[in-house]
Amino acid sequence: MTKPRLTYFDAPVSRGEECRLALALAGVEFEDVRISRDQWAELKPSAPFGTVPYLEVEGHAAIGQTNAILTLIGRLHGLHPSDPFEAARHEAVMAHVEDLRVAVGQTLWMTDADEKRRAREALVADTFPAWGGITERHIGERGFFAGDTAHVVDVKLYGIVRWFLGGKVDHIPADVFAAFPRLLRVHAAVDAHPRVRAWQGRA
Ligand SMILES: N[C@@H](CCC(=O)N[C@@H](CS)C(=O)NCC(=O)O)C(=O)O
Repeated sequence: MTKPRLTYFDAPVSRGEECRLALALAGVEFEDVRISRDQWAELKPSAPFGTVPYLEVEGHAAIGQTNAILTLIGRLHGLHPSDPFEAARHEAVMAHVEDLRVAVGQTLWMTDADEKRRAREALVADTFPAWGGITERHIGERGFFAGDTAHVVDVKLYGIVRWFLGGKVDHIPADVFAAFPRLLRVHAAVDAHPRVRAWQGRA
């Protein structure tokens, strides 16, 4: 059996890094295929949804859409609830994370600097507080999203917080999530997980 292959751009960010982290958290050895923009132009027509990341597992059709990849990894490796209703609760929060990513993503390619600033200031004033308040209501009182062990939803929440924490995105303050202690707690718990540390510290 060959190792699963995950294809994404050559950067430790966004949806691709979420899938890598989920595989690392699961302890799965995988082929980490990192492509350039030029390689992507060639691969795009054959990607399941014309997007990255996608996951290839021997004997199965390639799987696209990040949350589908994450829930599959979670189901196969004990990082997603077996109860269908609890699983749906986790999946809803994962979709909620994608909503924020898409909202911010719409500003990424704006070429007019003023338009970009205004759009991001509006997100900071309205979208982030509303998003964070809703997220906070769904996170439990201890440890990770749902108690003392990590699930793929934790990786999803970690990824979105990590995107903004260092103030890396212009016009979005580094403390944009400061009012959401449960969300920050989940981020810290994932960040401290030994398998996440090992993945991020690998040579
Ligand atoms: N809904 C998709 C969105 C995937 C997506 O937009 N991926 C970006 C990279 S984060 C991409 O493929 N960009 C290149 C392109 O669209 O050609 C998912 O969740 O996987």
